[in-house]
Amino acid sequence: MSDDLDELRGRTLAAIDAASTLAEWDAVRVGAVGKSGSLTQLLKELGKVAPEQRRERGAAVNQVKDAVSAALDARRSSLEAAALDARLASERMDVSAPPRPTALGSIHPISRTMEEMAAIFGAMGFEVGEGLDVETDWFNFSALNIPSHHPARADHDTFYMPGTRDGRPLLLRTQTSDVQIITMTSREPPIRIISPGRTYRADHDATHSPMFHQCEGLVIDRGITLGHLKGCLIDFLRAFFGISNLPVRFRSSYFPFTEPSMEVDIGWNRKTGELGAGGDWLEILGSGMVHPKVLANCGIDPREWQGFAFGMGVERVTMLKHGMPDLRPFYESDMRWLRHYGFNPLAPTMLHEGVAR
Ligand code: 2NL
Repeated sequence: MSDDLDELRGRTLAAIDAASTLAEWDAVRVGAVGKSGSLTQLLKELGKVAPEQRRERGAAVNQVKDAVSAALDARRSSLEAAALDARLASERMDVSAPPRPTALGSIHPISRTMEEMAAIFGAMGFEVGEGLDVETDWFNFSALNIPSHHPARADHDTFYMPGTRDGRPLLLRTQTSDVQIITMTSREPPIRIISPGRTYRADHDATHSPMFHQCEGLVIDRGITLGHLKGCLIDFLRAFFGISNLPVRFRSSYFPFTEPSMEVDIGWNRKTGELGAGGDWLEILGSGMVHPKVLANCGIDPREWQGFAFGMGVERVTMLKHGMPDLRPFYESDMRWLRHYGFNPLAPTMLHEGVAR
């Protein structure tokens, strides 16, 4: 190989090696094998070479061109790989980094109350159950010993739905008792369950919403008495309202699904709205010993198993706990109201500390 060709080869390969960016690489490429690059030029000039040397010279120039092309390809691959690595490194995101507190977004008071109920009853050994918003009238009424003529069944209270299931009319559940009925019919006692969830009644004014929330509870075991009911509900109310000596009163009442039945009142001051003192009483819960007919309807022998049940309105206890004067903002998604009454999802609460021990 002639000296000039040898020199060009060494210089071009060194320049390819030295190219540290794709732009520099391209400049070297154009200078060597571009339209007027040094190697292209040599190939064009082959015609001027003496015929007896042309063949040898052509082979030598092409050999250098092949070596340069191979080096260019290799260098481009490594520069592209390095560029991708740099981009991946610069766009890297630590998905395990702790979240930053944000001014937007809060836990809705209804959700927080239901979480607190799950935490308090959970610490007492209850589990949380879920049913269906659309139920048959058996799960909502018949199994609960609510006869066909009962006013709770009247059309103006219940939203009936088109169609049937298991040959029975469909409706939007008016209480969350379907959860306990499903549990009792599908599982052996003992049972300890609460059922926070959505309920529906055809009623809409300043103090009623057609969609609202309830939490019911059910305990089934051997030898369950009114004493268990009272102890459980007093403990719950004191933990929920955060008042360790909250006065609690049990007052005789009537429900078709419990016998005896009791409404539960807590002490408050009617004038100031303050809970826990003041000598006035405020109704907060309905409760009772599960009616033997309800147990039998669900395939549970009432001579062997006894139980108590209760139910409360989630909106009502939330309003009382936080001094909210109006029901309607719960469903309006007004950011000002949500900022005021919503809960910081990252702030520590009784939910993290453990309750009712
Ligand atoms: C109230 C009263 C109550 C129940 C709900 C119940 C459920 C089954 C069996 C027996 Cl499966 N009882 N639930 C019992 C007593 C009262 O709710 O004022 N709710 C807002």
